[in-house]
Amino acid sequence: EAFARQMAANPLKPAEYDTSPLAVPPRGLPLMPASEIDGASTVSENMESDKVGSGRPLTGYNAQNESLDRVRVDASGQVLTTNQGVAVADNQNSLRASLRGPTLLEDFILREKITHFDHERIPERVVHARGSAAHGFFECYQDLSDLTRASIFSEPGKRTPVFVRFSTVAGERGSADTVRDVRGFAVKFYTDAGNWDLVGNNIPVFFIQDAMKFPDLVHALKPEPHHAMPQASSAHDTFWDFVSLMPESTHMLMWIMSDRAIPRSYRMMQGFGVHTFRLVNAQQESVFCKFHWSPLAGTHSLMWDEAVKIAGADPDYHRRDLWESIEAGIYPEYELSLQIFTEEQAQQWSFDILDPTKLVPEELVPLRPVGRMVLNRNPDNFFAETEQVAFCTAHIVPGIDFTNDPLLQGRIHSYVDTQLTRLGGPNFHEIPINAPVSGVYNNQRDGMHRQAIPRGRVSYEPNSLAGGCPFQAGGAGFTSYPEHLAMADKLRGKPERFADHFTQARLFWQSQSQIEQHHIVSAYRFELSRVQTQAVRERVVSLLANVSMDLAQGVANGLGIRVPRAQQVVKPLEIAPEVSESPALSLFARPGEDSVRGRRVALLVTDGVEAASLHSVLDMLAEEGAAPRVVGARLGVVRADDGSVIHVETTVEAMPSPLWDAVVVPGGEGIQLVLSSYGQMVEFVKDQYRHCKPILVLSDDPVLLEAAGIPVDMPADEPDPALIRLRAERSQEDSVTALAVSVASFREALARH
Ligand code: HDE
Repeated sequence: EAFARQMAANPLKPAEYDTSPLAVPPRGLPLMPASEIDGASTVSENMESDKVGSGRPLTGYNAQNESLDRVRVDASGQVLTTNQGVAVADNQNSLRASLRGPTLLEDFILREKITHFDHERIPERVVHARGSAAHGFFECYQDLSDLTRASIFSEPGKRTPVFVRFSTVAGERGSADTVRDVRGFAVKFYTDAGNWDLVGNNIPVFFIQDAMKFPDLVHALKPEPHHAMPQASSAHDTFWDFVSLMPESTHMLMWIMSDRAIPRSYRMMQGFGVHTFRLVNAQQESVFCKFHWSPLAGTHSLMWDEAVKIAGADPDYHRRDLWESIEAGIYPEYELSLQIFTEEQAQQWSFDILDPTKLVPEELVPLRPVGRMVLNRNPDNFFAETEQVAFCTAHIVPGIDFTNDPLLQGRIHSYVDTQLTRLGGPNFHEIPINAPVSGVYNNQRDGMHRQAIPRGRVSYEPNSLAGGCPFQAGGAGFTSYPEHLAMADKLRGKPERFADHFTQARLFWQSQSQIEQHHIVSAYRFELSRVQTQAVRERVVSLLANVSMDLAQGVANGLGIRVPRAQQVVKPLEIAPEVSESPALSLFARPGEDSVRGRRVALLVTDGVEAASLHSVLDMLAEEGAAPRVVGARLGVVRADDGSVIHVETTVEAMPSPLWDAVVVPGGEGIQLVLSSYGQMVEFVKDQYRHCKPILVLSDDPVLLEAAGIPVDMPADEPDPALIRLRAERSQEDSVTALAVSVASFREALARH
C-alpha cells in the first residue's frame, strides 16, 4: 500500500522497480506530448532508445540520454568478465601455490581487480566537492532572436536537454547537505550548437570582485590547514579574519548569514548566473543580461536548529530529496528569466554592472520569463555522471558572450584548467556526460584517455588532402562581440564604483522581513561566537556598523561587546541608489505553487489510535501527492480503535522530527497519555513546533502538547495558523465538519511552508 501510495504520482515507477517484470516497459514518454506544445519545434518527442538494457523506462525526452545509451552497461543475464572480456570462473579465491601456499604473481584476474580498485578515486573538486545532479530539459517560451542567436531560444516550445548539478561549496565530498553555505546551481545545456554551461549559484552576488582573490577566499574558508577543522563551515577564525579585511564581501555575507544559505531543498531555491553576460543577435547587436532561475515550488528554507539536526539525522537530506522527488514523478521545475539592459542604462546606475558583488534590483529591471526547466530523470551512475561532469564557464555558444567582469574573466580560465587535474587530461570533453550532442570535429589529437578514433591522415588546417575539412564556419560559428575598447594604460586596479561596498548590503538588510532579519543577526552571532579571536569579531561588527546600526547592535549584544566605530571606508562615494527597498529580495516574495506535493508528513501511531480520522488525513495527503508515512515508537504493527491493523513504516528514532515537514498527532481514547510517555515522541512534537511546522492534533486532549511545552491555548484573535487542534463536537455531523475543516487548514499550512 505504501509503495502504491508513493508511486501514485509516477505511472512509470512500478516498471522501473520491476514489480511487473513481464509487462512491456513504457518508454520515452514525454512529459508533454509535442502536439500539445504551442508551435512545437521539430524536436521529435518520441525518440526512444532501443539500448536501454533491462527495459528501464525513459521518463521524458532528453536527447543527451540517447548519446549516453552508447556507453550504458547492463549486466543482467551476463557472466562476469575481466576488463578484457574474458569470463571469470571463480570470483572468490585468488590463485595460490597449494591451498595454504602464497598467492601467485601470475593471477592476472586478481591483479586486474585490485589494481583497478586502487585507482577508483579521482581528486574531488577543490570547491563544490559535494553535489547531486539530475537530467532534464529546458523548454523555451518564445522566439528571442531579436536579442540573441543562441539556438535554444530560437523558437517557442523548443526543448534542449540539460544536466544540472547542485552543490555546497566548502565541504568535502562526504560532508552534510544542510550546512550553512552558498549552493552551486550549474546547468549544462546540450544545445544543437554546442554545449552551454551556466555555472551559477543560489545567491546572486559573490564575496570578491576579482579572480585574483579567489584562492585567498577559499583558503580562508576551507578547514584550517594545521588541524583540518572545521568541516563544511565558515564559522572559524580564518574565514572571518579574511572577510573582515575585505569590505567588498559584506553584501555576500548578508546573504550567506540569511536563510538562503540553508535551503529546504534544491527544488526550493533560486539560481543566478551572478555575472552580467551579453546576449548577441545575428546582426551583432548586443544587450547585457542577468540570468535568474525561479523554482516552481517556491523559495523555502530550514531553521538553523533544524539544519543542524538534519545534518546528523540524514547528511544526504538534499540529495535524497532530489532523488526521491524525481523517482516519485514530482519533477523539480524552475523558470528561467532574463534581466535585459543596455550599456547606456548601465552607465547611469549608481553601481557597476561588472562588479559581481552587486545585483540589478528587480524593481529597476524586471524579470522577463523566457522558459522553464524540468528535471525528470535521475542519473544512472553517480560517478560516471554527477562526479565526472565538468562545468566550465568558458563553454558558451553563439549568441551568448562574456563581459569584462574581472571575476568572470578569471573563471573562464579556471574551470577548464581544474578539470585537467581532476579528470586526468585534456580529453574530458569525451567523457559521455560532457560530450556535446551536436558533434565534435577538429584537429586536436591524442592526449591521455583519448576515445575518438579520428580517421585519415589530415590533422591540420588549411589542408587540401581532406578537401579542406573540417572547415571554418565563418559567420555561422562563434564570433566574439566586437566590443569597442578605448586604448588606456595597462594596470592593476578597479573602477571607482567598485569601491562602494555597503549600499547594496543595506538594500538587502532593509528588504528582509523582521523574522529574516532576526535570523541574520542570529547567524552572525553563532558564527562569530565560534571565532576565537576577539579582534576579528570586533572587526566584523565594525563592518556591519556601515550597513545598519540595528544589525551591528544585535550582533554585538550576542557577543557581549559594544559596537565599535564603523570601519573606515577606503573611498567615500556619494551614492544615490536607484531603489532603497527591494521586496523581491525576501524569501517570502516567492511562495511558489499552492501545493503539498512531495511534502513529508509523519502520522504518529500507537495502539488504540482512532482509525477513521487518521485515514481521512492520509487520504487527503496521498491524493494531493504528499508523502505521508506512519511513524511509531518501533517497527511492526499497531492495532487501531476499530480493530484494524496499521503497519508502522518507520520510527521516531530512525527518522526524527527534523526530517518531516509536518506531523499528525492521532486521536483515540487515552492516546495522548500513551504518546507522551515516549520521550522521543515528546521531543518529536516539540521539534516540529520549534521548527514552525504544521501540527495537526486529531484530538481535543492537549496532554502530548503540554508535555512538549507547547502553548495550547492561543488567543482567539491571534491563532497559530500551523497548530491545528480538532475540537470535540457533540453531534456526529458537527464532528465530521470539524474534521474536514481541520484537515483543510492543515493542508493550507503545509502548502504555505
Ligand atoms: Fe566556481 N569553481 N569559481 N564559482 N563554481 C569551481 O570548477 C572558480 C564562482 C561554481 O557542479 C571549480 O569544476 C574561480 C562564482 C559552481 O561541477 C573551479 C572563481 C560562481 C561550481 C572554480 C569562482 C561559481 C564551481 C571547482 C572566482 C557562481 C561547481 C571544480 C574567479 C556564479 C560546478 C570545478 C559543478 C566550481 C573556480 C567563483 C559557481 C576551481 C576561480 C562567482 C556552481 O574551477
